[in-house]
Parts: sequence; structure tokens; C-alpha cells
Amino acid sequence: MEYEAVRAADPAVADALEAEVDRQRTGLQLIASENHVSRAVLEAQSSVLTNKYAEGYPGKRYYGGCKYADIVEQLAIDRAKELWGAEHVNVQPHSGTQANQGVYYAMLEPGDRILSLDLTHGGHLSHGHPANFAGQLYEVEHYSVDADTGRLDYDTLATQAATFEPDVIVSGYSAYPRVVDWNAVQDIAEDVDAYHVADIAHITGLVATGAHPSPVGVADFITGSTHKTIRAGRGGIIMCNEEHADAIDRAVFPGGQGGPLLHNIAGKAVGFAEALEPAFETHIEQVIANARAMAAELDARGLEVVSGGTDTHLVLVDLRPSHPELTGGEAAEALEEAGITLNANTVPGESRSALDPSGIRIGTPAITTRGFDTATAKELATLIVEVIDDPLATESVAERVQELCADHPLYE
Ligand code: DSN
Repeated sequence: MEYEAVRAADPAVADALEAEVDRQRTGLQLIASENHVSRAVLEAQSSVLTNKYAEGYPGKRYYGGCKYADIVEQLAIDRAKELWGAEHVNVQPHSGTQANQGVYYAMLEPGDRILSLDLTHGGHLSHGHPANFAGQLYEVEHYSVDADTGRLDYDTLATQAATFEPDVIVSGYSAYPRVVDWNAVQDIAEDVDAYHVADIAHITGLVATGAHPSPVGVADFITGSTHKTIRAGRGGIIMCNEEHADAIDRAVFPGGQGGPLLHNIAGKAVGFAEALEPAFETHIEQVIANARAMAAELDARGLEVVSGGTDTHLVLVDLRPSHPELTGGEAAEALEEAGITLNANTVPGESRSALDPSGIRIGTPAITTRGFDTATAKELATLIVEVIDDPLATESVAERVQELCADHPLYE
């Protein structure tokens, strides 16, 4: 992959772009929110649609010249409807956070109440962390996962909701490896007369193929990003019933955003078409099988896998029982040296801090896109344990990582 025009105009940026291609090719990406999009998605995202302003929606734009923008955005909408079965879809949010912002802006007044999972238990900044606009504009209370099981406790959530009386309950998470019972959360939300926002950013691909139950038709609003397990162009998405369609569209534009990023929407359209192919279902099955294989191997080699395993694309490891002196950051840094990139993550019952957490989060979407099967995923888990157990193993693990990368080429 070469950036000839960029190199001629701007060698410094070309150097960085080519080095990033090399980093992705010669390292294993285990950040659970990342993936490797196809060349078709890359091409669509770098298209001339970056030049086009198209405030409004297909057929209702404020500027001329939107004929092709309309085609692209409508294709993205139609394909998203087919993938997830939603009545109404807005593909303009620039990110998952902007999708959540759109829903809050549409349905809440400042000072209204949000009940959401604590960030350190697997929630997300945009679910009301004090450092995020949502934590500052709204009154937020957090629920937790059970510290012993690592799983959601819907009875405790119901009790907390009855006391707090939220206007919105947010479900859907960034570091929760288990199936979410959308119906249980919806029942709780209805009992307290709250809206239910299901943020499926991490599991868009799993929901699209039916590998995880869908909140569409259950929750009032479904939000997400489009570049994680669904492997389309980068950005956000909101889904809802027709009843809330106008409010959501107005909240996204003109409420919270200006012109849509149509080049990214083109990437969404292309990626959604790819996800509608039967091969994508097989891919997602493999993503989950690989995560399960890694969880089982990590467990067998003495690491504490939060909740005892996974139903999804991610595995959360609490390093404290097996490696009490090792922080998640130190583990991530050592693994990066070996060519394995993942992130330090808080764990339920966190005793350190969000900046210096005790766990690591491992995701299998990107390695599965590269073609990893369960045997290779299992071997990768052993390599991770080797580095965590003994920093001196880094060099030999790095050599094996290079072999694995060469055997699973990327962007050839
Ligand atoms: N940054 C994403 C994640 O890693 O989960 C969420 O936005």
C-alpha cells in the first residue's frame, strides 16, 4: 500500500501512513474495538465525497449537487435497515459518542437523569462519565456488574432504577464479555417510565448476524459505531422506530452536527454490503470461537478471565490473582514489544484506577479478519501468557508473532 500523491506533497505524512500500514501488517491487533476494513471500504472512505457538503438528509438537502451524496447515504440507510431490521436509521453520527449525544439531545433536557454502567465495569465515557458532556449536562448514576461473577445483575439494576427514577437507562457496553438481556433492561426501563438506549457499538456485527440477541424492536433507541465488529467505514449510527425518527434526525442535524462526513458514509455503505454477504456470518462465528478459544487457554494457563469466559468478541482478564504486582499497563507495554497490541482495562472491583488499571482487554475481530482460526488464536493466548509470565520471553514471542503475521497477510 503506497501513498504516492501524499509522498510527493507531504513526505512526513506519507512516512507516517506507510509506517502505520507496516505496524498493522507486522503486529497483531487485539484492541477489541478495532478491525481491518476491506480495501473497498478504504477506497470509499478516501473518495471525493470528502469534498461535498450535504446538510440535511437524502432528498432534503440545503445545498445543490447532492445527487450522488443522496445515492450513497440512502444505500447506507437501506443496507443498515436490512442488517439490523430497524424501522428508522440515521447514518450521520460522526462516531458512537455522537450517536449517544444525538439520542440524549433528542429525548432529554439538561438535568434529566441517566442510569448507566460504570466505566470501570465496562461502560463508556459517553454514558455519563464526569469528564464527558453527558456527565456534565445530565444527572448520572451508575450501576455495576456483580464483583464476584463479573455479570450484570438485573435485580439490583431494577432496585436501583426504582430509587433513582432515571429518564434514560443505557445498556450495551465496551468491556462486557457476556450476552446482554435487552428484554430485562427494557422491562426495568418501562417500570420506571424511562427510555432504554442500547449502545451496541462493540457488538454491531454480532447483532447483525444473530450471534448475539438484537435489541432492535426491544429498546427505544439503538446506538453504535460502524467500524468495530461490523467492519464498515468509521463513524456512528442511530436506530429507532418511526415514532422517534424526526426527533433523532433533527437532533443529529442541525442539533449536534453540521455537514455529514459523506466519505465515511460511503465506507459505511460498502462495509454494510459486505456484512450482508453470507461469508460475514461465518466470519462472526469465527470471531466468537476465537475469543472463546483464547479465554479457555488463558484460564487453563492460570489467568483470571472475568466472568469465566466470553459469549462475544472480547475477553477481559483480571491480572490481580495471578500477577498481583503487574498492572494492565505494564502487561500491555510488554506485549506491544512483542508485536501484540491490546489495551489495559479496568476490571470489576478495580483496586487501582482507570488510568492504571489491573486488567487487559483482548478482542478477536482484527485477527479473525486476518484469517486466524481457533488453533492459532489458542497459540496466541499462550504467547500472551509467556510474555506476562516472563519479560525475557518477549524476544522469542516477537519472532513467532512475525511468523504469524506473515502467514496471515494484510492488505497485500
Ligand atoms: N474506544 C472504544 C473502545 O475501545 O471500546 C469505545 O469507543
